[in-house]
Amino acid sequence: MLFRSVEIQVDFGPRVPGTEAHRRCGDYLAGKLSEFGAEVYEQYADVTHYNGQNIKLRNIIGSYAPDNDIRVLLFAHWDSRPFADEESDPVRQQQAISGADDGASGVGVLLEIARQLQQNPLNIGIDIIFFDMEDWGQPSYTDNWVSGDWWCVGSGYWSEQPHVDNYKAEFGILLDMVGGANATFMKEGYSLKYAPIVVDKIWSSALKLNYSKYFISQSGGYITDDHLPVNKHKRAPSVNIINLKQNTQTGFSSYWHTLNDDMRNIDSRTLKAVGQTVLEVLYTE
Ligand code: AHN
Ligand code: ZN
Repeated sequence: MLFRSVEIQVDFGPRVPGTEAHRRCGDYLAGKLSEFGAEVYEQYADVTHYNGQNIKLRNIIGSYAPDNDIRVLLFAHWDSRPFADEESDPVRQQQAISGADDGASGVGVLLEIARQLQQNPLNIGIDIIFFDMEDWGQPSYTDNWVSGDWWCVGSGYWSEQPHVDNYKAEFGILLDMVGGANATFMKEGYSLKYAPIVVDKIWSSALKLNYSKYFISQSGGYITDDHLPVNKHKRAPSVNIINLKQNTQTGFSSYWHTLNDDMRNIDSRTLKAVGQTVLEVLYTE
């Protein structure tokens, strides 16, 4: 089920903003949130990219109990990277990635959580946000760097202009690259800086469920990701659950930002561990 939820997104093709695959997958995701009983909002905005290209941004939001003042925010990015810049071959570097882990995994887990929320409603409000354009940062082979915030564009936009005025949540959880076999979720730097109590909550829930093989009790590096604007704008103290590696050049898994980020590297056991851990946090809240 979880595996399939990731695969369906990948089957649309790379969800690169501006493409037909992106549009169709966006419609699918908004439709699913609505089918699972969420109130759906969509946020569109025109943004100009570092290369001067104009792109339409689409954030997709599903809310449960929208009138409840006590809220938890769950988020992931749904776009996929337009280039496989961690490939060594310059031709392959120009191709868009499938983003099975980098993008689709987090969204897949959150869709399953949405389905659970419909079946077993909570007495707090939940917002699930699929942010667009997290992954269009300048490629690593760039030689003329354009200054600006090119990563996390969708979450940056929403953090400044949330779908609801003065939006605040008690806490937030970001899922990024949560589908790899033998994933290791180390306690990410900004998460510890902005939301140490939430880190404890998540890692102790994982321990309780016997998932300490995935949720490692060790701190990792600081990762610029969608939780950063959310934290900086004080929308919710937010934690990034992200697969971090100590034995690779990039600090991420070996297939990160390569053409190998496809379904072969997705393990349903990892997806399940993450989904159950997040649900444990929510249902004990
Ligand atoms: C940087 O490497 C600066 N950020 C990684 C955030 C990211 C990219 N997550 C998925 N793709
Ligand atoms: Zn990425």
